[in-house]
Amino acid sequence: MNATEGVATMGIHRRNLIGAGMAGIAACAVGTPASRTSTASEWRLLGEKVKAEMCWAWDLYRERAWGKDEIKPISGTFSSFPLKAHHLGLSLIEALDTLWVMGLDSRFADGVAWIKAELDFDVDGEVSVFEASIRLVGGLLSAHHASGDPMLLVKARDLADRLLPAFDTPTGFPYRYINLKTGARRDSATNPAEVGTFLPEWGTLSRLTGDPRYHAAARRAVVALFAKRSRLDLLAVKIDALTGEWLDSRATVGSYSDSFYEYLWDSWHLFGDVECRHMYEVCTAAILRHQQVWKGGKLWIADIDFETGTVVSTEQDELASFYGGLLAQGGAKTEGAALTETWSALQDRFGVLPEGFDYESGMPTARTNSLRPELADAVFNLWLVDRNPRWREIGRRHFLAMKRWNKARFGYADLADVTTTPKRQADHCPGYWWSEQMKYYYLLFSDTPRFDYSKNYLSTEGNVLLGFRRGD
Ligand code: DMJ
Repeated sequence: MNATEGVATMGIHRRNLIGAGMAGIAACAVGTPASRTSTASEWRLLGEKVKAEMCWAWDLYRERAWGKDEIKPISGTFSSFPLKAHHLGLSLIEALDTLWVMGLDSRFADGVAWIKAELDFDVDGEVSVFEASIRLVGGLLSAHHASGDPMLLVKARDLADRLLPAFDTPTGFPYRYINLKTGARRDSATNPAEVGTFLPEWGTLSRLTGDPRYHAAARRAVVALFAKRSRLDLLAVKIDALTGEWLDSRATVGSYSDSFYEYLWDSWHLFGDVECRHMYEVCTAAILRHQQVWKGGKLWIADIDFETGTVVSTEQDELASFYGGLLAQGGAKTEGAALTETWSALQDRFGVLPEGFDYESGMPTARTNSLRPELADAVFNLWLVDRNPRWREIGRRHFLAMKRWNKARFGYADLADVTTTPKRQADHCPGYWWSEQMKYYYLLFSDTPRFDYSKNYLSTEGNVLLGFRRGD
Protein backbone atom coordinates (compact mmCIF):
# COMPACT_ATOMS: atom_id res chain seq x y z
CA MET A 1 0.00 0.00 0.00
CA ASN A 2 2.41 2.65 -1.12
CA ALA A 3 0.58 5.94 -0.66
CA THR A 4 1.68 7.15 -4.04
CA GLU A 5 0.35 10.02 -6.05
CA GLY A 6 2.30 8.66 -8.96
CA VAL A 7 4.93 5.99 -8.93
CA ALA A 8 8.01 6.77 -10.95
CA THR A 9 9.33 4.19 -13.35
CA MET A 10 11.99 2.09 -11.75
CA GLY A 11 15.11 2.69 -13.77
CA ILE A 12 18.54 1.81 -12.50
CA HIS A 13 20.81 2.68 -15.36
CA ARG A 14 24.29 1.49 -14.63
CA ARG A 15 27.21 3.83 -14.61
CA ASN A 16 30.83 3.10 -13.91
CA LEU A 17 33.09 4.90 -11.47
CA ILE A 18 31.93 8.09 -9.81
CA GLY A 19 32.45 10.98 -12.14
CA ALA A 20 34.49 8.98 -14.64
CA GLY A 21 33.85 10.56 -17.99
CA MET A 22 30.81 12.40 -16.70
CA ALA A 23 32.25 15.89 -16.48
CA GLY A 24 30.53 18.29 -18.77
CA ILE A 25 27.32 16.35 -19.23
CA ALA A 26 24.57 18.92 -18.92
CA ALA A 27 21.92 17.30 -16.79
CA CYS A 28 18.65 18.90 -15.87
CA ALA A 29 17.58 18.34 -12.28
CA VAL A 30 13.93 17.55 -11.75
CA GLY A 31 11.78 20.61 -11.07
CA THR A 32 14.68 22.82 -10.04
CA PRO A 33 14.52 26.58 -9.92
CA ALA A 34 17.21 28.30 -11.98
CA SER A 35 20.46 28.81 -10.06
CA ARG A 36 22.31 32.09 -9.93
CA THR A 37 25.29 31.65 -12.22
CA SER A 38 28.62 31.83 -10.43
CA THR A 39 32.03 32.01 -12.03
CA ALA A 40 34.82 29.56 -11.32
CA SER A 41 36.61 32.16 -9.24
CA GLU A 42 33.48 32.86 -7.17
CA TRP A 43 33.25 29.17 -6.34
CA ARG A 44 36.94 29.08 -5.46
CA LEU A 45 36.45 32.08 -3.20
CA LEU A 46 33.66 30.21 -1.44
CA GLY A 47 36.07 27.29 -1.02
CA GLU A 48 38.48 29.70 0.67
CA LYS A 49 35.72 30.77 3.04
CA VAL A 50 35.11 27.15 3.99
CA LYS A 51 38.82 26.74 4.65
CA ALA A 52 38.85 29.88 6.82
CA GLU A 53 36.04 28.40 8.96
CA MET A 54 37.98 25.15 9.29
CA CYS A 55 41.09 27.06 10.44
CA TRP A 56 39.08 29.09 12.93
CA ALA A 57 37.42 26.01 14.43
CA TRP A 58 40.61 23.92 14.47
CA ASP A 59 42.61 26.64 16.22
CA LEU A 60 39.94 26.86 18.94
CA TYR A 61 39.93 23.08 19.29
CA ARG A 62 43.74 23.24 19.55
CA GLU A 63 43.51 25.86 22.29
CA ARG A 64 40.55 24.49 24.28
CA ALA A 65 40.21 20.76 23.69
CA TRP A 66 43.45 19.44 22.22
CA GLY A 67 43.36 15.63 21.99
CA LYS A 68 39.83 15.50 23.43
CA ASP A 69 37.05 13.83 21.49
CA GLU A 70 34.58 16.67 20.97
CA ILE A 71 34.76 20.36 21.77
CA LYS A 72 31.68 21.94 23.35
CA PRO A 73 31.35 24.98 21.13
CA ILE A 74 29.28 27.16 23.47
CA SER A 75 31.07 26.61 26.79
CA GLY A 76 34.52 25.89 25.34
CA THR A 77 34.81 22.65 27.31
CA PHE A 78 34.72 19.09 25.93
CA SER A 79 32.98 15.72 25.96
CA SER A 80 34.08 12.14 25.21
CA PHE A 81 32.85 9.77 22.50
CA PRO A 82 32.90 6.85 21.66
CA LEU A 83 34.35 5.91 25.10
CA LYS A 84 32.38 7.13 28.09
CA ALA A 85 35.21 8.47 30.21
CA HIS A 86 38.35 8.51 28.10
CA HIS A 87 39.38 10.57 25.09
CA LEU A 88 40.82 9.21 21.86
CA GLY A 89 41.22 12.49 19.96
CA LEU A 90 38.12 11.74 17.86
CA SER A 91 37.71 15.21 16.30
CA LEU A 92 41.44 15.48 15.67
CA ILE A 93 41.47 12.16 13.80
CA GLU A 94 38.30 12.99 11.89
CA ALA A 95 39.73 16.38 10.86
CA LEU A 96 43.08 15.22 9.52
CA ASP A 97 42.36 14.49 5.87
CA THR A 98 40.13 17.59 5.64
CA LEU A 99 43.07 19.68 6.86
CA TRP A 100 45.34 17.96 4.39
CA VAL A 101 43.14 18.42 1.34
CA MET A 102 42.75 22.11 2.25
CA GLY A 103 46.55 22.43 2.24
CA LEU A 104 46.67 23.17 5.98
CA ASP A 105 49.87 21.18 6.30
CA SER A 106 51.29 22.47 9.57
CA ARG A 107 47.98 21.82 11.32
CA PHE A 108 47.87 18.35 9.76
CA ALA A 109 51.43 17.67 11.01
CA ASP A 110 50.49 18.92 14.47
CA GLY A 111 47.61 16.44 14.60
CA VAL A 112 49.76 13.55 13.38
CA ALA A 113 52.37 14.40 16.05
CA TRP A 114 49.64 14.17 18.73
CA ILE A 115 48.63 10.72 17.45
CA LYS A 116 52.22 9.52 17.51
CA ALA A 117 52.85 10.79 21.04
CA GLU A 118 49.49 10.23 22.72
CA LEU A 119 47.06 7.89 21.00
CA ASP A 120 46.71 4.56 22.78
CA PHE A 121 43.78 2.22 22.20
CA ASP A 122 44.64 -0.04 25.14
CA VAL A 123 41.80 1.31 27.24
CA ASP A 124 39.48 -0.66 29.54
CA GLY A 125 36.32 0.78 28.03
CA GLU A 126 33.59 -0.12 25.57
CA VAL A 127 33.14 1.37 22.11
CA SER A 128 30.56 0.97 19.38
CA VAL A 129 32.26 -1.27 16.82
CA PHE A 130 30.56 0.63 13.97
CA GLU A 131 31.43 4.13 15.23
CA ALA A 132 35.01 3.22 16.12
CA SER A 133 35.49 1.75 12.67
CA ILE A 134 33.94 4.45 10.45
CA ARG A 135 35.41 7.34 12.44
CA LEU A 136 38.71 6.15 13.89
CA VAL A 137 39.91 3.29 11.67
CA GLY A 138 38.64 5.28 8.66
CA GLY A 139 40.15 8.56 9.88
CA LEU A 140 43.56 6.99 10.46
CA LEU A 141 43.48 5.28 7.06
CA SER A 142 42.58 8.49 5.24
CA ALA A 143 45.35 10.38 7.08
CA HIS A 144 47.68 7.57 6.01
CA HIS A 145 46.45 7.95 2.43
CA ALA A 146 47.16 11.70 2.65
CA SER A 147 50.65 11.45 4.13
CA GLY A 148 51.97 7.91 3.64
CA ASP A 149 53.01 7.90 7.31
CA PRO A 150 53.30 4.19 8.30
CA MET A 151 52.59 5.00 11.97
CA LEU A 152 49.00 5.89 11.04
CA LEU A 153 48.49 2.48 9.45
CA VAL A 154 49.93 0.77 12.54
CA LYS A 155 47.41 2.64 14.72
CA ALA A 156 44.50 1.81 12.40
CA ARG A 157 45.46 -1.85 12.46
CA ASP A 158 45.84 -1.91 16.23
CA LEU A 159 42.29 -0.60 16.62
CA ALA A 160 40.87 -2.98 13.99
CA ASP A 161 42.55 -5.90 15.81
CA ARG A 162 40.68 -4.88 18.96
CA LEU A 163 37.35 -4.67 17.07
CA LEU A 164 37.77 -7.87 15.05
CA PRO A 165 36.63 -10.34 17.78
CA ALA A 166 33.19 -8.69 17.64
CA PHE A 167 32.63 -10.50 14.32
CA ASP A 168 33.13 -13.94 15.86
CA THR A 169 29.42 -14.85 16.00
CA PRO A 170 27.39 -17.70 14.46
CA THR A 171 26.04 -15.35 11.77
CA GLY A 172 29.21 -13.32 11.19
CA PHE A 173 27.27 -10.17 12.16
CA PRO A 174 29.33 -8.24 14.72
CA TYR A 175 28.25 -7.51 18.27
CA ARG A 176 27.50 -3.80 18.60
CA TYR A 177 29.95 -3.05 21.42
CA ILE A 178 33.37 -4.31 22.45
CA ASN A 179 35.81 -3.49 25.25
CA LEU A 180 39.05 -2.26 23.69
CA LYS A 181 41.26 -3.89 26.35
CA THR A 182 39.43 -7.03 27.45
CA GLY A 183 37.57 -7.86 24.22
CA ALA A 184 34.30 -8.32 26.17
CA ARG A 185 31.40 -8.06 23.71
CA ARG A 186 27.87 -6.81 24.25
CA ASP A 187 24.54 -6.39 22.45
CA SER A 188 23.73 -8.77 19.63
CA ALA A 189 20.51 -6.93 18.64
CA THR A 190 22.02 -5.17 15.67
CA ASN A 191 21.00 -3.56 12.38
CA PRO A 192 22.07 -3.41 8.71
CA ALA A 193 24.27 -0.31 9.16
CA GLU A 194 26.17 -1.84 12.08
CA VAL A 195 26.53 -5.14 10.23
CA GLY A 196 27.52 -3.84 6.82
CA THR A 197 29.50 -0.61 7.15
CA PHE A 198 33.02 -2.04 7.27
CA LEU A 199 34.16 -3.36 3.92
CA PRO A 200 35.80 -0.25 2.35
CA GLU A 201 37.90 0.47 5.46
CA TRP A 202 38.62 -3.14 6.32
CA GLY A 203 39.29 -4.14 2.72
CA THR A 204 41.72 -1.21 2.48
CA LEU A 205 43.38 -2.40 5.69
CA SER A 206 43.78 -5.91 4.26
CA ARG A 207 45.21 -4.50 1.05
CA LEU A 208 47.73 -2.33 2.91
CA THR A 209 48.79 -4.92 5.51
CA GLY A 210 48.52 -8.12 3.46
CA ASP A 211 46.36 -9.61 6.23
CA PRO A 212 43.10 -10.90 4.67
CA ARG A 213 41.19 -11.26 7.96
CA TYR A 214 39.72 -7.74 8.00
CA HIS A 215 38.31 -7.95 4.49
CA ALA A 216 37.01 -11.48 5.07
CA ALA A 217 35.15 -10.64 8.30
CA ALA A 218 33.57 -7.51 6.85
CA ARG A 219 32.51 -9.23 3.64
CA ARG A 220 31.10 -12.33 5.33
CA ALA A 221 28.75 -10.16 7.39
CA VAL A 222 27.43 -8.31 4.32
CA VAL A 223 26.82 -11.46 2.29
CA ALA A 224 25.08 -13.16 5.24
CA LEU A 225 22.78 -10.19 5.82
CA PHE A 226 21.80 -9.96 2.15
CA ALA A 227 20.83 -13.65 2.34
CA LYS A 228 18.26 -12.72 5.00
CA ARG A 229 16.25 -10.45 2.68
CA SER A 230 12.50 -10.95 2.36
CA ARG A 231 10.76 -12.24 -0.76
CA LEU A 232 10.39 -8.55 -1.73
CA ASP A 233 14.22 -8.31 -1.58
CA LEU A 234 14.00 -5.94 1.38
CA LEU A 235 15.86 -5.86 4.70
CA ALA A 236 14.37 -4.81 8.01
CA VAL A 237 16.05 -2.58 10.55
CA LYS A 238 16.83 -4.93 13.46
CA ILE A 239 18.35 -8.43 13.54
CA ASP A 240 20.01 -10.67 16.11
CA ALA A 241 23.68 -11.46 15.51
CA LEU A 242 23.50 -14.75 17.43
CA THR A 243 20.32 -16.29 16.03
CA GLY A 244 20.04 -14.46 12.70
CA GLU A 245 16.37 -13.80 13.49
CA TRP A 246 14.78 -10.52 12.45
CA LEU A 247 13.68 -8.44 15.45
CA ASP A 248 11.67 -5.88 13.47
CA SER A 249 9.92 -5.67 10.12
CA ARG A 250 10.46 -2.02 9.10
CA ALA A 251 12.48 -1.41 5.92
CA THR A 252 14.09 2.04 5.75
CA VAL A 253 16.93 3.87 4.04
CA GLY A 254 17.25 6.07 7.14
CA SER A 255 19.24 5.53 10.31
CA TYR A 256 20.35 2.01 11.21
CA SER A 257 20.12 0.91 7.56
CA ASP A 258 21.50 3.82 5.45
CA SER A 259 25.18 2.97 5.07
CA PHE A 260 24.55 -0.74 4.46
CA TYR A 261 23.29 0.19 0.97
CA GLU A 262 26.03 2.78 0.56
CA TYR A 263 28.76 0.21 1.23
CA LEU A 264 27.36 -2.32 -1.23
CA TRP A 265 27.89 0.22 -4.01
CA ASP A 266 31.15 1.45 -2.52
CA SER A 267 32.67 -2.04 -2.33
CA TRP A 268 32.00 -2.47 -6.04
CA HIS A 269 33.36 1.00 -6.74
CA LEU A 270 36.49 0.62 -4.63
CA PHE A 271 37.38 -3.05 -5.10
CA GLY A 272 35.48 -4.07 -8.23
CA ASP A 273 33.51 -6.54 -6.09
CA VAL A 274 30.93 -7.82 -8.58
CA GLU A 275 28.86 -9.62 -5.95
CA CYS A 276 28.52 -6.38 -3.98
CA ARG A 277 27.36 -4.63 -7.11
CA HIS A 278 24.78 -7.36 -7.66
CA MET A 279 23.57 -7.04 -4.07
CA TYR A 280 23.35 -3.27 -4.50
CA GLU A 281 21.28 -3.68 -7.67
CA VAL A 282 18.87 -6.16 -6.08
CA CYS A 283 18.36 -4.00 -2.96
CA THR A 284 18.01 -0.75 -4.91
CA ALA A 285 15.54 -2.19 -7.41
CA ALA A 286 13.39 -3.39 -4.49
CA ILE A 287 13.61 -0.05 -2.66
CA LEU A 288 12.66 1.89 -5.78
CA ARG A 289 9.85 -0.52 -6.60
CA HIS A 290 8.28 -0.67 -3.15
CA GLN A 291 9.34 2.40 -1.17
CA GLN A 292 9.01 5.31 -3.61
CA VAL A 293 6.24 7.71 -2.63
CA TRP A 294 5.37 10.84 -4.61
CA LYS A 295 3.47 13.51 -2.75
CA GLY A 296 2.82 17.04 -4.01
CA GLY A 297 5.46 16.54 -6.70
CA LYS A 298 8.04 15.47 -4.13
CA LEU A 299 9.73 12.09 -3.90
CA TRP A 300 10.12 10.36 -0.55
CA ILE A 301 11.39 6.87 0.31
CA ALA A 302 8.80 5.52 2.73
CA ASP A 303 9.40 3.12 5.60
CA ILE A 304 7.46 -0.06 4.79
CA ASP A 305 6.96 -3.56 6.13
CA PHE A 306 9.75 -5.60 4.51
CA GLU A 307 7.50 -8.60 3.94
CA THR A 308 4.18 -7.05 2.89
CA GLY A 309 5.24 -3.69 1.41
CA THR A 310 2.72 -1.82 3.59
CA VAL A 311 3.73 1.72 4.55
CA VAL A 312 4.40 1.68 8.30
CA SER A 313 5.51 5.28 8.79
CA THR A 314 5.37 8.53 6.88
CA GLU A 315 8.13 9.98 9.04
CA GLN A 316 11.44 10.65 7.35
CA ASP A 317 14.78 10.68 9.03
CA GLU A 318 17.27 13.45 8.09
CA LEU A 319 19.91 10.77 7.66
CA ALA A 320 17.97 9.53 4.62
CA SER A 321 18.80 12.75 2.75
CA PHE A 322 22.15 11.20 1.73
CA TYR A 323 20.29 8.63 -0.36
CA GLY A 324 19.76 10.76 -3.48
CA GLY A 325 23.53 10.95 -3.95
CA LEU A 326 23.88 7.19 -3.65
CA LEU A 327 21.05 6.57 -6.13
CA ALA A 328 22.78 8.84 -8.64
CA GLN A 329 26.14 7.13 -8.12
CA GLY A 330 24.47 3.78 -8.76
CA GLY A 331 22.87 4.98 -12.01
CA ALA A 332 19.37 6.05 -10.90
CA LYS A 333 20.10 9.72 -11.43
CA THR A 334 16.54 10.87 -12.08
CA GLU A 335 15.32 9.47 -8.76
CA GLY A 336 18.48 10.62 -6.98
CA ALA A 337 18.06 14.18 -8.25
CA ALA A 338 14.34 14.23 -7.38
CA LEU A 339 14.94 12.97 -3.85
CA THR A 340 17.71 15.51 -3.27
CA GLU A 341 15.43 18.30 -4.52
CA THR A 342 12.84 17.15 -1.97
CA TRP A 343 15.33 17.54 0.86
CA SER A 344 16.65 20.80 -0.58
CA ALA A 345 13.11 22.25 -0.55
CA LEU A 346 12.86 21.26 3.11
CA GLN A 347 16.19 22.98 3.75
CA ASP A 348 14.82 26.11 2.07
CA ARG A 349 11.77 25.94 4.34
CA PHE A 350 13.58 25.48 7.66
CA GLY A 351 17.03 26.91 6.87
CA VAL A 352 18.57 23.83 8.48
CA LEU A 353 16.98 20.39 8.18
CA PRO A 354 15.13 19.04 11.23
CA GLU A 355 16.15 15.53 12.37
CA GLY A 356 12.70 14.18 11.59
CA PHE A 357 9.91 15.24 9.22
CA ASP A 358 6.50 13.72 8.44
CA TYR A 359 5.66 14.09 4.76
CA GLU A 360 1.98 13.34 5.41
CA SER A 361 1.42 16.06 8.04
CA GLY A 362 4.08 18.36 6.57
CA MET A 363 5.45 18.94 10.08
CA PRO A 364 8.80 18.22 11.73
CA THR A 365 8.74 15.25 14.11
CA ALA A 366 12.10 16.16 15.68
CA ARG A 367 13.07 19.83 15.74
CA THR A 368 16.73 19.30 16.56
CA ASN A 369 19.64 19.10 14.10
CA SER A 370 22.84 17.32 15.06
CA LEU A 371 24.99 19.41 12.69
CA ARG A 372 24.31 16.86 9.99
CA PRO A 373 26.20 16.48 6.70
CA GLU A 374 23.87 14.25 4.67
CA LEU A 375 22.44 16.78 2.23
CA ALA A 376 25.92 18.18 1.55
CA ASP A 377 27.07 14.58 0.99
CA ALA A 378 24.27 13.99 -1.53
CA VAL A 379 24.92 17.14 -3.56
CA PHE A 380 28.65 16.47 -3.63
CA ASN A 381 28.04 12.98 -5.02
CA LEU A 382 25.51 14.28 -7.55
CA TRP A 383 27.95 16.95 -8.64
CA LEU A 384 30.67 14.32 -9.14
CA VAL A 385 28.26 12.47 -11.40
CA ASP A 386 27.09 15.29 -13.67
CA ARG A 387 28.79 18.61 -12.68
CA ASN A 388 25.40 20.34 -12.68
CA PRO A 389 25.94 23.71 -10.86
CA ARG A 390 22.56 23.20 -9.19
CA TRP A 391 24.25 20.83 -6.72
CA ARG A 392 26.87 23.43 -5.88
CA GLU A 393 24.08 25.92 -5.25
CA ILE A 394 22.32 23.62 -2.76
CA GLY A 395 25.71 23.02 -1.11
CA ARG A 396 26.29 26.77 -0.88
CA ARG A 397 22.93 27.22 0.90
CA HIS A 398 23.79 24.39 3.27
CA PHE A 399 27.12 26.02 4.12
CA LEU A 400 25.77 29.56 4.50
CA ALA A 401 22.87 28.40 6.69
CA MET A 402 25.30 26.46 8.87
CA LYS A 403 27.54 29.54 9.17
CA ARG A 404 24.57 31.68 10.09
CA TRP A 405 22.86 29.40 12.58
CA ASN A 406 25.35 26.86 13.93
CA LYS A 407 28.39 29.06 14.55
CA ALA A 408 29.01 29.53 18.26
CA ARG A 409 31.76 31.18 20.30
CA PHE A 410 34.19 28.25 20.25
CA GLY A 411 33.13 26.29 17.18
CA TYR A 412 30.13 24.91 15.32
CA ALA A 413 27.19 23.63 17.34
CA ASP A 414 24.21 21.30 17.03
CA LEU A 415 20.78 22.95 17.04
CA ALA A 416 18.21 22.27 19.76
CA ASP A 417 15.41 23.73 17.63
CA VAL A 418 15.51 24.60 13.94
CA THR A 419 12.06 26.20 13.99
CA THR A 420 12.78 29.15 16.29
CA THR A 421 14.30 32.47 15.25
CA PRO A 422 17.13 32.63 16.01
CA LYS A 423 17.64 28.88 15.99
CA ARG A 424 18.48 27.58 19.45
CA GLN A 425 21.98 26.05 19.68
CA ALA A 426 23.11 23.05 21.75
CA ASP A 427 26.58 22.72 23.30
CA HIS A 428 27.95 19.88 21.16
CA CYS A 429 30.01 19.52 17.98
CA PRO A 430 30.04 15.97 16.56
CA GLY A 431 33.29 14.48 15.28
CA TYR A 432 31.86 13.95 11.81
CA TRP A 433 31.56 17.71 11.29
CA TRP A 434 35.35 17.81 10.85
CA SER A 435 35.41 14.94 8.40
CA GLU A 436 32.20 15.35 6.44
CA GLN A 437 30.50 18.62 5.50
CA MET A 438 33.64 20.74 5.77
CA LYS A 439 35.31 18.40 3.29
CA TYR A 440 32.26 18.10 1.02
CA TYR A 441 31.90 21.89 0.81
CA TYR A 442 35.58 22.40 0.14
CA LEU A 443 35.80 19.72 -2.54
CA LEU A 444 32.55 20.95 -4.11
CA PHE A 445 33.67 24.58 -4.37
CA SER A 446 37.47 24.66 -4.54
CA ASP A 447 38.58 22.53 -7.52
CA THR A 448 41.65 21.67 -5.49
CA PRO A 449 44.56 19.95 -7.30
CA ARG A 450 45.07 17.76 -4.22
CA PHE A 451 41.98 15.71 -5.16
CA ASP A 452 41.34 13.60 -8.24
CA TYR A 453 37.77 14.51 -9.17
CA SER A 454 37.47 11.69 -11.70
CA LYS A 455 38.71 8.74 -9.61
CA ASN A 456 38.18 8.85 -5.89
CA TYR A 457 36.49 7.25 -2.95
CA LEU A 458 35.02 8.85 0.18
CA SER A 459 33.71 6.61 2.95
CA THR A 460 30.39 7.02 4.76
CA GLU A 461 32.25 9.27 7.23
CA GLY A 462 33.76 11.33 4.39
CA ASN A 463 37.18 9.75 4.80
CA VAL A 464 39.12 9.80 1.53
CA LEU A 465 40.55 6.34 0.88
CA LEU A 466 41.26 6.93 -2.82
CA GLY A 467 41.88 10.09 -4.83
CA PHE A 468 44.39 12.20 -2.94
CA ARG A 469 47.14 13.62 -5.11
CA ARG A 470 50.27 13.82 -3.07
CA GLY A 471 53.07 16.03 -4.32
CA ASP A 472 50.84 18.77 -5.80
C1 DMJ B 1 28.03 9.86 10.10
O1 DMJ B 1 28.70 9.35 11.22
C2 DMJ B 1 28.05 8.84 9.00
O2 DMJ B 1 27.72 9.49 7.80
C3 DMJ B 1 27.11 7.69 9.25
O3 DMJ B 1 27.05 6.78 8.17
C4 DMJ B 1 25.72 8.17 9.57
N1 DMJ B 1 25.63 9.57 9.76
C5 DMJ B 1 26.62 10.25 10.52
C6 DMJ B 1 26.45 11.75 10.42
O4 DMJ B 1 25.15 12.18 10.48
